[in-house]
Amino acid sequence: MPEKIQKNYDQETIQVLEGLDPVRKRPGMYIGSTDERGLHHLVTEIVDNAIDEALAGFCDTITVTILEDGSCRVSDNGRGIPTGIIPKENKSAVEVVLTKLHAGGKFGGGGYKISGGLHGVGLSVVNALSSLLEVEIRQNGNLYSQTYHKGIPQSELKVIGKSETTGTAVRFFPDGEIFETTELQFETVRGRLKELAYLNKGLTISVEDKREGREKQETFMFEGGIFHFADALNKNKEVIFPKVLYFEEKSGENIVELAVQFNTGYAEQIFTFANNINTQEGGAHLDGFKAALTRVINDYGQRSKTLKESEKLSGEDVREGITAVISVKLPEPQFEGQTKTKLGNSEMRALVSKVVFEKLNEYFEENPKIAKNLISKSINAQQAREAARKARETFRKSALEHGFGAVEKLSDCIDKDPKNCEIYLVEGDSAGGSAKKGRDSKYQAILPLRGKILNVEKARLHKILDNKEIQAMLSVFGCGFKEECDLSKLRYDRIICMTDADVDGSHIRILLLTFFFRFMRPLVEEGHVYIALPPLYKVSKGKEVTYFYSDAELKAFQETNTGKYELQRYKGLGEMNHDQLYDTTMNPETRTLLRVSLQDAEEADEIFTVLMGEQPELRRAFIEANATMIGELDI
Ligand code: TTJ
Repeated sequence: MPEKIQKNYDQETIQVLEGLDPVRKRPGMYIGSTDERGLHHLVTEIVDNAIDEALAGFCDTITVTILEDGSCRVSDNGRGIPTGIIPKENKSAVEVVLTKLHAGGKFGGGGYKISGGLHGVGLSVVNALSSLLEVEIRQNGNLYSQTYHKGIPQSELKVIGKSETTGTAVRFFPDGEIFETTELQFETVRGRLKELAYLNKGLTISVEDKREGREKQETFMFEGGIFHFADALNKNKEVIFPKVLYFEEKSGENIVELAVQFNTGYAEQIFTFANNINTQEGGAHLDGFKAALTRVINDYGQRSKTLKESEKLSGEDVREGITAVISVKLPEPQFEGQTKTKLGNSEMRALVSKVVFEKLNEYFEENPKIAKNLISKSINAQQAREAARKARETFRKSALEHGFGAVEKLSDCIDKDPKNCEIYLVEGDSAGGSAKKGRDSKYQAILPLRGKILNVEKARLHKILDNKEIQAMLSVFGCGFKEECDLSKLRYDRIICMTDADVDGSHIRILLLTFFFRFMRPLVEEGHVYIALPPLYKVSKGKEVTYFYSDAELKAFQETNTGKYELQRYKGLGEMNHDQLYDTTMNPETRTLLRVSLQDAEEADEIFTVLMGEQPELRRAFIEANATMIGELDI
């Protein structure tokens, strides 16, 4: 029992300090960054440990609580981290995993360890980066407890009570000396936990926010696991199969789970996971899936004579409108690629491929009508692809012949040197009119955009190229698109999205970002895309006018203010006259611009296409919450 061991804690302390010092010196090396992303990695790391216990079959409930004081507590009903003494170390096993770098997993009896990428950094890293961490273990009829400060144990592991049950609970305070912010976002934590509940069928995961004024509680449990994931992704979509296809296969220690559905849309959404880690770069499991899908559909097409002998469908053709979730679990995953999110285990290719081939063949044989429907959908996709190629060709030719002069709505600037020029994309004709009047025509060009921008995620290429707003932007920017995007031809150094400061404005902005991200990614990568920040309020005190750009700014003003004033809330850009619009949102001396960085675009895109596309209420909530989060501040 640990309490019997006599230890000199001063000595211990020194050792531990040495051990975890590099983590506090270079936190980024261990958790990627010390921003909000890095902060949330701490939660993920702790939760992953509880998930490992669930995967081993010893735990069925995990609870995550953000407490009133901003700390985070994660608990499970597993066996509890071992409390026995490790003779060599003369310390409890818990203390070893919490203080030794890379000591994690040492005590795991097999199972599916999470490793690679930014996960699996080890508990000691979380401990080192927490100003306070408390661990409680219920085991052997006892309740054990130990506390750490910045990774340094404040005492040995002690029995502090009795317990009939077993489990582990860890509570930690992210260290304000390390992190830019220590405020956990409920939505971020919730999102990851919901995903984990989908990926581990039958596992109950609860999440609760106890912070004052934002109390929330949710519990996730999906009996059918990723079946429900794929189903949710197709919510509000017209689907091809009456029900999501779900297959599971075990082979030795490997588990493959697949959930597949098709909708009548054009996007391809395939999510792949290995040991619960989102393998964004794909890998062996994804390759196996794609190869088998193409083969099984072509084979069936030939056999049933739905396809002519000369007809062959490509992978892209057969995947149009697909929604699939592929989840594999394996004892020793290898993560490769730039972000370590590509599964390297080549045996998974054959295994996934076999499951897809066998099960889909069986399904097609039993449901010939559905199979034929799918094939004719793929033939349509093939034809549309051909049409898009032609549309693109035509567009290129006409752009060469007419140039950007063909865009009537454009009010171009006088200066023609791109590095001096900027273009405002303005929502609506009335705001466009004010912007034209108010601008500095020497270097500011205005392009008013009418109505909703086409969602490029939901339309085929030839449709996209048919859209007037998109044509206008392509012509005016001059840099070409997709593979041919060439920034040396860009006519404006700064492309500025100026939309209303409301939900619709944010929506239009995300649609624009999605378009840039999909069609002109270098534009985003090189930081040419900006978001204009119009004011939300105007306060007039006699002749003196002040603008406020957020509720917080207004509140701060109201708290110091005493005299009489008139308050106007702007609902849209159109409410400002041209002088006001210039002063508040376009004059480089006084305006605030947000520069969009790739990470943001990626995030916006991912959330937009993946989670938001099919769930309008979530989309709305996200846009409202993130309206200003989509860029980094840049004046
Ligand atoms: C390892 O193998 C022997 C029995 O205990 C296993 C173990 O480590 N189980 C374990 C760890 N269950 N739960 C955890 C855990 C739970 C939480 C909430 C947080 C952490 C860091 C670990």
